[in-house]
Amino acid sequence: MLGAPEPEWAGTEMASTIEIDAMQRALSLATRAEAPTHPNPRVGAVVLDAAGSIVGEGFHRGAGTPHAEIEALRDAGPSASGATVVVSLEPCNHSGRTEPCTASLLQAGVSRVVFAQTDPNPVAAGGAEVLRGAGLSVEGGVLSERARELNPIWTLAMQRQRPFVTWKVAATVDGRVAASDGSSRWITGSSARAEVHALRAQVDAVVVGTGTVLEDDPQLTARDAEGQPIERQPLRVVVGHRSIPASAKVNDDSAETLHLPSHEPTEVLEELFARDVHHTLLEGGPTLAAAFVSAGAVDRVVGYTAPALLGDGASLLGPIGVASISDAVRFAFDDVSLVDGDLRWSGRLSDVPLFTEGAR
Ligand code: AOF
Ligand code: ZN
Repeated sequence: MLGAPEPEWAGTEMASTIEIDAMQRALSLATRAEAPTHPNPRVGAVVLDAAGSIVGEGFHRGAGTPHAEIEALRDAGPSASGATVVVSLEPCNHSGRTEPCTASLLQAGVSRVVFAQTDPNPVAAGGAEVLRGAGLSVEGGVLSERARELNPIWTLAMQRQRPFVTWKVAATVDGRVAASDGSSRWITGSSARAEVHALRAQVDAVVVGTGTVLEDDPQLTARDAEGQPIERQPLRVVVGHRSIPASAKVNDDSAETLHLPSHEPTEVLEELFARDVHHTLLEGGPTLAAAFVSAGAVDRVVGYTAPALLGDGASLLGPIGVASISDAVRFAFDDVSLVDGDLRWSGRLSDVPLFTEGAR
């Protein structure tokens, strides 16, 4: 077995049935974080005494507040000494918005730590090794798949160190996004448009090119069924070198706007990630979409196809360097449905897992 990769669950001692049950509890506590924890993950923790009874529980309530382990240790009080902490994410090993959980676990005299997901955040990772090094019994990978499903967007963003990108397209059956006179309002029906507002409400940023702003003058806010802006607005991002008039609707005060004088998707995503953007909705025109697709920077595509034909006019995607059918960018549809009269479909362009709408 020399040289064999260490399995993710390798530790000092396999998790017991009681610990697995406690992990189920930790996972359900994590979902209690009703308020969005963004940009932090949803995490839950449980403290078990030597007899296997729960003596403390906690979950993370949002950036800047104590991590789940700390909440659970506080809840357990002196009972934490000699106890086992069961947590849905590997304890962090960094001083960020809060102190490292490794230090608090050691200070509390915990003797064993069981965690689910290995921390994909390079800044905070390494906690398991530190705890092992300090003599604790540590077991990882327990129900890790379920823990990842709690924070799929966060996990992907941390692994890639860039935001997850959902590309939204709305076009006719012949793939046109505008008629030959440039008119593009409205291709799809109002229900499809309402869904796009719901999509905007789920993401951290909406990205378009200067061309879209100059031609369509969109406001790019997330609005409810009554057309009123919702409370948490995504950052509006305009990319490209052309200047935008101060009177453009993206410059109104309904949400924050960032103009990035770049066409380079990698650069744009880097800039957004640095601003804690973990999920971006790409709503740009054919040129910007082509740049993102060519760069392999689209993870998921959500399409609305209207039962209409134009025969001419801009198509939804500009050239992506494909000359032959054998070079087509192919992907798998993962969903299709009717939204009033329009067709809604989605597919994954990168190797990402399936997850439910609204996942963080
Ligand atoms: C959480 N909650 O319960 C745990 C986290 O922003 P900071 O400084 O609080 O650190 C966030 C990182 O800490 C996060 O990306 C993750 O890697 C680690 N663990 N974070 O927000 C928690 N246990
Ligand atoms: Zn922590």
